[in-house]
Amino acid sequence: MESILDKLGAAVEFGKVNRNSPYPPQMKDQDGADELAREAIESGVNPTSILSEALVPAMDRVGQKFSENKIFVPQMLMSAKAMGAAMSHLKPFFQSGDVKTKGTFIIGTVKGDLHDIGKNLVAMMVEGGGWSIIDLGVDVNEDTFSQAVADNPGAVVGLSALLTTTMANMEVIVKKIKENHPGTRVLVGGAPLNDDFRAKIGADFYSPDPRGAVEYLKEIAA
Ligand code: B1M
Repeated sequence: MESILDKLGAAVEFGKVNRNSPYPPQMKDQDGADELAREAIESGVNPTSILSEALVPAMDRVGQKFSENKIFVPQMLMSAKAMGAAMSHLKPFFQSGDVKTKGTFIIGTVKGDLHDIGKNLVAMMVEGGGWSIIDLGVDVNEDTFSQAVADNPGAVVGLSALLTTTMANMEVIVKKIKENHPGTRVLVGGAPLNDDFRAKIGADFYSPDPRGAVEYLKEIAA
């Protein structure tokens, strides 16, 4: 029998946001990511498993199909919407935890890049780790990041990039922050990055996932 996580993964993969959503037509009158994520939580499935066993693999399948020209941007967008609907049920679990006393974490997706799902997950989990979050959103340029650090002295900055083409903008942002606010720690992440790139652009830490970001921040707050 299809498990709740299988059904949730399929809802995200095919972009079924909720039961009332008319898209995709072949899933008419079926529960969507909204109802299925709520049901999974209510039936006691661990939020981390929901994320790692259903939602993230579903987005990977979406990316794979996009690479193979089997789906196009509108379908990817519907999957992102379905993912967002599911994540809204997980948010309270990741955000609860310590009081927000460890410091301020400024996060954004770099200039030219509109992908925000990974960035939002990192923000949620870091908040759950006891940090105050300033989320600058997507397509954020070097001046906005630099101004946010000026307004929040001592804050740690997190930069996310999902496109190989926007990785270059990440470098510009790191340089500007380091020039204007020496000593500011900058953490970078996103699917096309690696630690060599981190070193090349002069950022302080690379994490492939939100957990690594939380651990790094825990270390520097200690
Ligand atoms: Co886009 N897209 N997209 N897309 N999209 C990718 C990234 C792509 C790999 C798909 C593919 O070709 N297989 C490809 C990039 C190729 C490349 O650069 N090498 C791509 C492309 C090409 C594009 C467009 C150019 C398509 C077009 O218009 N022709 C366009 C660009 C728009 C722009 O940004 N200017 C575009 C648009 C879109 C949508 C808007 C439709 C939508 C985004 C909606 C949204 O974010 N609100 C979208 C989506 C959904 C994807 C895929 C399918 C899924 C991304 C995602 O959310 N993954 C993606 C393929 C894929 O990733 N498999 C793809 C789930 C998320 C949890 O993972 O974001 O990787 P991720 O985050 C991870 C880690 O990377 C890490 O933690 C997260 C959790 O593990 N992480 C950090 C991320 N940030 C971090 C920061 C940290 C630490 C860790 O510290 C600060």
